[in-house]
Amino acid sequence: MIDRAAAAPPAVAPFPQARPRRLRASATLRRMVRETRLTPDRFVLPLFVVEGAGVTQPLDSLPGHARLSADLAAQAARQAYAVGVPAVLLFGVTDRKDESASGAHDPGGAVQTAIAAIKDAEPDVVVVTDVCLCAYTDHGHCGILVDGEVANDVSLEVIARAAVSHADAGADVVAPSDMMDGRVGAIRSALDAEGHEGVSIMSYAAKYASAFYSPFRDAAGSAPAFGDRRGYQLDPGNVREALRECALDVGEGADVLMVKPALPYLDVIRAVRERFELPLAAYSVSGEYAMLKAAAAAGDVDERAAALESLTAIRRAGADIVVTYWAKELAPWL
Ligand code: PB1
Repeated sequence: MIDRAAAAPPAVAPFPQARPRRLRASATLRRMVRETRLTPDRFVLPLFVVEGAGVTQPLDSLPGHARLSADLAAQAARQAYAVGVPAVLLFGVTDRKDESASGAHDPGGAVQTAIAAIKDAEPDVVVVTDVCLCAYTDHGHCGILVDGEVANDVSLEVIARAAVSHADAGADVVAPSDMMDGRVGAIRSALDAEGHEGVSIMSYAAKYASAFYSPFRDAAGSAPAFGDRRGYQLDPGNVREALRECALDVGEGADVLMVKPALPYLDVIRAVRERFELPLAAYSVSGEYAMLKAAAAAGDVDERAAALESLTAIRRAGADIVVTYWAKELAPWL
């Protein structure tokens, strides 16, 4: 009887033939054998845009970031592109809120205006726009309310209209973060009907009802006035549900999938990476950024090392693209 275990060559030679520390002996060797690399061209920089000109409103909840008018957002996008960051993700911030989220598809809105300004300043920057209603509804939910509930199909029409208004303004990619069922298909149909077959959809396919969004909600003024988002965002306990959401979005025409948040969901990133072939983005959200900033400010961690380690983990888990508030700061460090 052949003992196959004995016959097969060992996966790794035993010590002392194998000395794994040999390949850690120098920074050059470690660089040669590093399996996961961070490069600026994997990053997307979130930008908060407001109406007006010359406006910059620093964000206490997101140190180093500010609400910017279109002209200053164009400068920020150009500066990011100059250090290798290829794309920005725009979030509109406005006081003009109503029950129909009419501001979401206003051709003169902050996002639509910023798209044009950025494209004019740096045509090669990829402009991604967040498509959601929470910044534009007077109740802060990501959809339209009917009888006090977030009505799915009614919301789809407004969400698709908002996406078309972004494409009309020159967006390269639209990113629906609303988590309504069927929104990717609704947006794809609306874009194609309006001649925007070339505009891509980066779907927040696996977006969780997370506690890590608070700094963003402060920045965007988009916290729900009542209740929460657990009726449309995913339950943090579920991975199979995330895979079903991804499968639905692939079937509806998504070009890129996203998992969000990132660091608390590395297992989900890995599961999606192993199941689907589409490019995979992960959003390292405001709470992930703010926590590390606060710990660094308290002298508890080395911000640069911890940020690089966190983003490396997100890439190692399988994300091709990382949306991160560190994008502009980190790029020169790489
Ligand atoms: O950085 C972040 O926290 C992102 C927050 C994210 C933006 N897409 C959503 C958070 C929320 O649920 O409020 C916004 C929802 N459209």
